[in-house]
Amino acid sequence: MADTERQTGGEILERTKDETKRPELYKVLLLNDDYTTMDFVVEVLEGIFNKAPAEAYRIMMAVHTQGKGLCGVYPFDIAETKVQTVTDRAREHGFPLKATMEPE
Ligand code: TYC
Repeated sequence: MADTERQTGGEILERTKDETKRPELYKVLLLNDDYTTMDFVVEVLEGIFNKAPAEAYRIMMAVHTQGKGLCGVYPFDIAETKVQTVTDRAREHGFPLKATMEPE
C-alpha cells in the first residue's frame, strides 16, 4: 500500500490541478556603456532579439540616451540564454556590453 493511503486509511488527499500555469516572464534589458559601437548593438538587437532594423536602431538609441532599454520579455530559461548569448558575443568582439534580466 502506498504511504499516503496508509496514512489516510485509503483516502488520497492530494489533488492534481488541471489548470495550466503560465510561465513567469522576465524582461531582458541592455545597458549603455561608452565603448560598444552603435553598429554592434544594432546587430545584437537584430540577431539575438529578432528586431527589424528600424526597431533595433530605436532601442539602441533609447539605451544610449537613457542608460538602459527593453529588448524583449521571455520565460526564465530563454531570458537567461539571451543574456548569456549577448555577453558571449560581446566578449568575442572585445566589447563590454552588458544585458540583465528582471521579473516582468
Ligand atoms: N554608448 C555607445 C556609444 O556611444 C553606444 C551603445 C548603445 C552602447 C547601447 C551600449 O547598450 C548600448 N558608442
